[in-house]
Amino acid sequence: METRQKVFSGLQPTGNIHIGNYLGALKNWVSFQDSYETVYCVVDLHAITVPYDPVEFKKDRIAAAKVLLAMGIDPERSMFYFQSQVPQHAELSWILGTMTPTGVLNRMTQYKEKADKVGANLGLYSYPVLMAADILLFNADLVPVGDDQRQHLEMARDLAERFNNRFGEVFHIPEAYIPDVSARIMSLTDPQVKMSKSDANPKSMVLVLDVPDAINKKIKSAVTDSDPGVRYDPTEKPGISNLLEIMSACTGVSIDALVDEYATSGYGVFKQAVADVVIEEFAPIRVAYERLDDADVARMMHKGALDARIAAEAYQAKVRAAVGLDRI
Ligand code: ATP
Ligand code: LTN
Repeated sequence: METRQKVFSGLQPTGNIHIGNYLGALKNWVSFQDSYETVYCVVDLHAITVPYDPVEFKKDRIAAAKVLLAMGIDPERSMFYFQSQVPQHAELSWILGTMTPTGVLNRMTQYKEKADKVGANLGLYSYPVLMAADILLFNADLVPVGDDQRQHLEMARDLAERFNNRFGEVFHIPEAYIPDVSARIMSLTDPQVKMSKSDANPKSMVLVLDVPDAINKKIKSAVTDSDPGVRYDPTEKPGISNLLEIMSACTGVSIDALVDEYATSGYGVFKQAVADVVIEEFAPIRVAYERLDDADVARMMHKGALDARIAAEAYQAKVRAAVGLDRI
């Protein structure tokens, strides 16, 4: 029997799921369901490594699950659950932590950036180890993520190799799947920096659940340059290049073909076309989101966690046996 390759990925339930998350990773999560065995996780343990309000967090967790379901994550075809409800993630993270040199963690750029902003803590420091555990727990082959996760993926591969060298072949070596276009969608208000959920300026990001009027306004007021030609040049024209990437990733039309079409049309016409495409892309997601009931979603996630615990336990038993922690 042919066994399908396995895909794993995670999303932090930190509110504000934006077009960067969507085009960098989540759109691929949905399409991978057709040809891979897929495991998707709302990584709530990762999200609590930065300051948060528990009451808001509970709502954000369900909202994140709802957005993913509305996008087309199908619990009949994917394993889908909250990370905290499958304790094997944390257990494997501890084991992997014992073989992670602190020198490697000290080089993680995302840790340094976040620690500068919100203060360092042990969870934030070991965040990439828990991420490696997520991926290795299910022996994933492919991990769809945006460009900002490249370094974390390298570390997961490195840990898998270290483990296998020391304890025997237990883990697959996972590959990152990072799209060619739209792996790093930039802020609409400052196209030199990555679009990020934590940006205080709401105009910097289009949210998946934004109403059409908000999408229109945000894209039309996106910061561009004063030279009116539409061409792809991320250094000289980062704002326009970002909009070209967004349009290309939404439509599947190549950037070259879009440049041919809009080269001389002027920024007003081009921005309107981008806004129309994004509105069309997100409209069905918003409709599907509104139809989902929180209590039904909570039940679905509970069932997902039960299945995931059984699957994870089968893998984790092999890890325990390999390191000498067999249940006796
Ligand atoms: P953010 O930076 O917006 O706070 P994040 O990377 O911290 O998001 P997640 O919500 O877990 O946290 O990210 C979900 C996915 O979205 C990841 O695969 C990440 O690489 C991807 N992603 C995040 N921002 C962008 C972006 N600006 N462009 C493309 N992909 C992105
Ligand atoms: N660190 C990731 C979220 C994440 C993840 C994972 C992604 C946690 N565990 C496992 C892929 C696979 C981020 O996007 N910020």
